[in-house]
Amino acid sequence: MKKNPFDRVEIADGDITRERVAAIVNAAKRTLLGGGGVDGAIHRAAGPELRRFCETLDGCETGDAKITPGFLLPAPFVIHTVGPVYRDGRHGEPEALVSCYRRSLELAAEHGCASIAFPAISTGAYGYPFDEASRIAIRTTIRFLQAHPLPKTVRFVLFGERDAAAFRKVLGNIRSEDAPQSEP
Ligand code: AR6
Repeated sequence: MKKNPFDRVEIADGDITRERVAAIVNAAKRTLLGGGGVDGAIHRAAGPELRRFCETLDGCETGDAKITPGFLLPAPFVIHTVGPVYRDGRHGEPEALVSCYRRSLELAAEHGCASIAFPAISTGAYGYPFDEASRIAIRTTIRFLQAHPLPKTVRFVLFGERDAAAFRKVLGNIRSEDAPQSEP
């Protein structure tokens, strides 16, 4: 295992449905029955068997996650998590978003996934301010990686170079804030 959790995080610009990782994460809705955005793209690429499988899961609470096969996707697993709908940040949205990342990482580790790819959960239709959401994504991931050997690699796959650059900046900032504590 690489010692520094920051070295286990990658940021890329692209379409998450094409990722060759053990698990991709879906920004789903509570029914888990598909929708628009990244959810629609994942269901289209995985094929109709994904929807049939999701029908058996009885939905998912906000902040929780459930795992399914990837069917026609290159990734063997899809982890469906339900992000919070953003109101004003004072209705439990940060806690719910932290929980989405943590629960997804826990499920990946339980299923032996060496690699996982996340989109920026809640930052599209659910309206979470992008910078705040990216800080939560990175902080929660780093904390998890500090305590767990799996997943070995966490990729954030953002839709567009601007979003990827914003994530890289946040990762750099958090890395420099954390630097004194991680020295021997
Ligand atoms: N690959 C990577 N990122 C993507 C892709 C893709 N193929 N497509 C979109 N994004 P959203 P939410 C980015 O709206 O805010 C759905 O209808 C997008 O640019 O997909 O959590 C569900 O069914 C944005 O940064 O998810 C729910 O009802 C991010 O993915 C609801 O939307 C998330 O945008 C969930 O809303």
